[in-house]
Amino acid sequence: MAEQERTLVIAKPDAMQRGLAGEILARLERRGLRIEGLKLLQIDRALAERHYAEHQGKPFYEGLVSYITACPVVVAVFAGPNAIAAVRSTIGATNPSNAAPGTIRGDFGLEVGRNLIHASDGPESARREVGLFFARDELATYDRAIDQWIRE
Ligand code: 3AN
Repeated sequence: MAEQERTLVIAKPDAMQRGLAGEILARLERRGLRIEGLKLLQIDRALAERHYAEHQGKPFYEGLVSYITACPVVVAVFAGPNAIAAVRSTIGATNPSNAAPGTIRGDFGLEVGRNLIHASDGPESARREVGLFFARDELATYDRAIDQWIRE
């Protein structure tokens, strides 16, 4: 079996306001990924600054922080083989205008500043972001009977 990975997903405020959080979780779950952590929370400025530290100083930074702190968001940890790449391909390109139809951003988004969903972009950011949003005891690893039909 391929190596298990964990990745962090956020249904951003536009997804929440548009009632798309369930759709986003459902698409990732249907792909075969397993939910190992899930919560609703309002991201405050301090947490947004830590989460988006790599973008500090960029022209879109302030807009990004006010966007992600605008209302409560659903934050999830998804796990599975190559989960990071699987989630990235399911959500589509950063700018929804370049995202392929069939991806979440390609089906529901139009602009980069309202791109509905965040997902970790590599193993290091996944580890950092999962740790930023979840305590160890808020995550669960478990077997599902269906996994034998999803993983060889
Ligand atoms: P992704 O979310 O696909 O990993 P990143 O990490 O390059 O993309 O950017 C993080 C977030 O910053 C994006 N989700 C998007 O909301 C915002 N962003 C990135 N580039 C721009 C841009 N040129 N203009 C406005 N917002 C941007």
